[in-house]
Amino acid sequence: GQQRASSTAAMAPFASQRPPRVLVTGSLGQLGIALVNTLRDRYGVANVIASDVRKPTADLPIAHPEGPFVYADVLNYPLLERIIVDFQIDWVVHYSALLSAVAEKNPAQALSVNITGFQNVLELARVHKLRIFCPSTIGAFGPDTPKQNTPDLTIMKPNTIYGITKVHCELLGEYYNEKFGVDFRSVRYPGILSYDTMPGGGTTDYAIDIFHQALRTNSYNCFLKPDTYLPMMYITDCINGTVQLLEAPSTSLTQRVYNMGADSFCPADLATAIREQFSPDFQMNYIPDTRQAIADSWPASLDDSRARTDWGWRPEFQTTDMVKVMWNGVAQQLA
Ligand code: AKB
Repeated sequence: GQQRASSTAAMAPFASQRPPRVLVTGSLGQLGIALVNTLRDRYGVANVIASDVRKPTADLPIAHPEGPFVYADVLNYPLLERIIVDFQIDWVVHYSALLSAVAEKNPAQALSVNITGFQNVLELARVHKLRIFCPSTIGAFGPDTPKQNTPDLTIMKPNTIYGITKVHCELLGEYYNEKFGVDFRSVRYPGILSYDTMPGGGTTDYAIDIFHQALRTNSYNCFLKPDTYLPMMYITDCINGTVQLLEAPSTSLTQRVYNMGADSFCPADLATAIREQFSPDFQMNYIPDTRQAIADSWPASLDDSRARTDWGWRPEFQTTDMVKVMWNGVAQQLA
């Protein structure tokens, strides 16, 4: 077994009690790297066990590389259970998943990773009495869902493999919560923007690619049409909101799955902002592909008032802030 880290100033929220021991699956993904960094600052390096099926590399920099990192295939139940017992895990953040565009290309793998992987972790949360956070997504909605200001409780009939797997996670998590008292928590993430870790295979990821291409070639071939509005969020807000929900007292939660929005924009908005603020002759070409149909089935904006009321959700970054921080961040990387 590992030593539990002693409390330090960085662990202010847990100064008077021992911090939780957290396992993060998919920790080398776009969100995992940022979350592990934040949780290690809050709970102590040794209390946050990063895991994945690949090795951290120079391209996948994990903060505090001296901290615990283990191989965890979420399809391997006995291995997961062993990690949970060996490290005396209290909470699991289950980030391992295939995103929308990749899932459409590999449906069998998406069903297995997104559904069986989640079921393994959820069942282990029941057996070992863990708190479990697993993100859902705007992709859990579908073409029949009201598009504007989409509420928490509405029609959920996604027509993508990704969306179907995430609705399954939401329903099963709620069932385990009601039936077995498992402390399951989830938010429906919008598209998340970050400049230092690249996303893998999402439909909202044009909003990241555009900055990398604009700064390299002053042009971008966008795979969505100019007026495709989608809910979007900067990664700092995403991680802060996730930690807020993770730490919220269970009694403050009136539901187990929450919409979490920040702002909405479309490709044309980004092209205009880049031209106005950074590069007047930036060239944008629209070449919609199969991802257009996925985007067309998703909401344009979210009603996240329950998250705001129940656990204090409040995003800091609006579209103009996101454009600025993305441009400057990518520019700095290229400098
Ligand atoms: C994707 O586009 O697949 C993800 C998501 C919105 O869940 N970024």
